[in-house]
Amino acid sequence: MSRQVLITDLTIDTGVQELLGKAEQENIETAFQRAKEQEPHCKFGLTGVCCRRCLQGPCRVTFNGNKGVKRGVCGATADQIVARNLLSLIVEGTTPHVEHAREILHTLLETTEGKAPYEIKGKEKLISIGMKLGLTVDGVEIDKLAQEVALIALQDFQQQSGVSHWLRLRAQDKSIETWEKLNILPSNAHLEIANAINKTAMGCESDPVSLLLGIMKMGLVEGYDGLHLSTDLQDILFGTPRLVKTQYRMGVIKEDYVNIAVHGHIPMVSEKVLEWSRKLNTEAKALGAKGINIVGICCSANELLMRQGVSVATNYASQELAIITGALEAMVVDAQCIMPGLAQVADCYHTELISTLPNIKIEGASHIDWTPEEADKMGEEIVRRALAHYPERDQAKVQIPGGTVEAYAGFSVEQIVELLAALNREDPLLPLIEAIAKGDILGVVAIVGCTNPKVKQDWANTEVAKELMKNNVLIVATGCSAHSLGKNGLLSPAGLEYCGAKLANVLTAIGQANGLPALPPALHMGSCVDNSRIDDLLVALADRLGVAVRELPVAGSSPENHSPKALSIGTFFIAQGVDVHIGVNAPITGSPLVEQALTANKGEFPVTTDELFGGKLIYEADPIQAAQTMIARIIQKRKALGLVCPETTESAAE
Ligand code: BF8
Ligand code: SF4
Repeated sequence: MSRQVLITDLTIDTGVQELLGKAEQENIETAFQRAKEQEPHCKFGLTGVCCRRCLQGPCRVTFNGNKGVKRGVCGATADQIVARNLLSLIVEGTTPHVEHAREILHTLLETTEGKAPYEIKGKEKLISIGMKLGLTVDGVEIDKLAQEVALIALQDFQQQSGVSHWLRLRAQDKSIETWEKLNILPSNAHLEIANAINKTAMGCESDPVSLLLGIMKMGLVEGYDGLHLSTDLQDILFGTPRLVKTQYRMGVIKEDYVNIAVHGHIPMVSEKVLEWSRKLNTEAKALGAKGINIVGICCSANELLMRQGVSVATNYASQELAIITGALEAMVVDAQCIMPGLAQVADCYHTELISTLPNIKIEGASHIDWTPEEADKMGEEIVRRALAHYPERDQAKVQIPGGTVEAYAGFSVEQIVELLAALNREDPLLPLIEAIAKGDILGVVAIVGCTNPKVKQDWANTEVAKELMKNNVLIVATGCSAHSLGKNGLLSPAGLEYCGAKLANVLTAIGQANGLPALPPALHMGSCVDNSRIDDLLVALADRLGVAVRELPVAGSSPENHSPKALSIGTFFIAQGVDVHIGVNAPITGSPLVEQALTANKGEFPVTTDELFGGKLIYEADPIQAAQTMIARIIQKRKALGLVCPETTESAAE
C-alpha cells in the first residue's frame, strides 16, 4: 500500500492529509500512526471480558462459552464482568462533565461575590432559570439571583437525599415517572459517582441487572448534573449563543498572525485567552504580525464558536496536526480529550503547550494555573508568552494547508425558537411541528460525539448525515461530529444540495423569513455538554405535542465515538427513550445479557432498555446502513403517532 493511499485512508480532511505527509517527512509520530500500530486489538478487551478489579487477576473470561475459563478466579461470569466494566466506563464518561459543571458553578459563585473577573452576561437565561426554580426574580439584583441559582445547583453536589434539582428542572414529567418506578432517580452527583464506583469494586455488586440499572442512573447524572448544569450556568455567565458565521479547516491558522489554539472544554479558560488576545492585539503588530489569531480545537472550539464566532482548526483525531503547521505560537489546553502525545509534537516546534487547570497537569507542557480569581493573570500571561514565541517561529517549517469552509453555528434552542418566530410569532414551534407532521421533515437526528483515529476521520460522521438529509431528516449536531460536518460544508446553506427537496424547502423558508439565504442542513448546537440543548429541544417539542419524548420520531448518532463521554451521553438519551447509534463498538459483546439488554437485538433476556425506556443502542459501522436503521425506527415512531409516512426511503428506492 503506497503512503498516499494510506494517508487518504486515515481521514477525508485534505488539510489533515497534507499535514500527515509533512509529519512523515519530518519523522513525527501522530495518533493515526499509533492507532495502526495497536492493531490487532485484544479481543478480550474489545468485547469487555477482561477484568482487572483485583490482584487475583487479571482474569479473561471466554466469551463464546465453550473454550477456556468461564469464570474469573472469584467466580465472576462474563455477564457480571461486562456489566461492571460498562458501569465503570460510563462513570468515566460522566465524571469529567460533572467536574466541568462544578468548575463553572464555583466560578459563578465567586463572580457573584466579586472575587472572580467574570460578569453575568446571560441575564435572560438567569431569569428564566430562576423562575423555573421557583425563585422570586422581580426586583432582585442580578448577582443575588445568580447566587441563589448557584446555591440550589450546589445542593446537587451536597445533599444526602432528595432528587437532583437539575433533573427536576429540565426533565419531562413523563420521563421522571418512568425513572421513579425503576428507582433510578439520582440525588447528589458526587455521591452517585462514589456509589457507582463502590458497586464495581471487587466483591461488591454482581447482579448484572442491578448493574445495568446503575448504568442508566449514571446516564441521568451525566444528563442533568453534567450536561444541563454546565450549559445552563455557562449561558448565565457567558450568554446564550446566537447565530454566528465562521470558518473551518486548518486554513484558519494564519501565517502572518500570532496564532494561539485553544483546546479542551472549559470556556472559563478559553474566553479569558480570547479576551486578552483582543486586549494585547496591538502588541502583535509591534512584532510585525497582523494581529493575534485565536483558533479552536475540540469543544473549546465549540464554546468560542457558539458565542464568539471564533474559527475552528480541527477536531479530536487531528489535534496534533495543528502544531505540525509550524505556525502555532501556543496551544492552551484545559481538560478532556487532550492527547498526551501533543507534548512530543510541540517539542519539534517553537509551540508552547500550556496546561491550565490546577488538578490537570500534562507531562512535557508548561503550566499556568487557572483559578476563577486569577483568570485575568492567566489570560495575560498566556498571550504574552505566545507573543514572545512569534519571533522564534521557523519559517522553513511553516506549512498551512490552504482553504477554509464557511459555516453557521450558534443554534441554541432560544435561537431556533427566534428563527421560527419569524414564521409564527404566537406559536413558534408550530411551523416545525407542522413540517414534521406533514413529513416535510421526516424526523430529527442528532449527530454527536467524536472522531477516532481507529476509523477514517470525518467520513462516517458526514456519510451518516448526508444519507439522513437525503431522506429529509433534519440534523442537529454537537461536539467533534459537528466539526466534521462543518469542515465538509454541511453547516452552510451550500450543504442544502445534499437534502431531500422537502427538507430543503423548509430550511430555505425559515432562513429567508430571517433574511438568510437558507438555514444549513445541520444545525450546530454546541459542545458535548450542549447535548443538553438537544434534550431541551426534544422536551419542548414533546410537551408542545402532548406526547412523551420516547414517542418522538428522533434518534441520536455517534458514528466515530472514541470517548467514554460519548457512551455516557448516549446512555442519557436512551434513558429518555431515544435510540442511539454508535459506529465504533462498545465493549459489551462478551456478554449476551448486556448486549441484548441494550440493543434488544437477539437472545432471550426478558428486560431491555427498549421496553423499559423506549430507546436502545444501535451498533453499526456502515454509515448508510446506520442511517437506514434510524430512518426505519423514525418511521415506526411516526406510524405510532399517526403521522404521514413515506412508503420507501430514498436509498431503498434506488
Ligand atoms: O467532549 S466530541 S472527541 S472533544 S468527547 Fe472529545 Fe469526543 Fe470531541 Fe468534546 Ni465530546
Ligand atoms: Fe478476576 Fe474476580 Fe478479581 Fe475480576 S474481581 S480480576 S474476575 S478475581
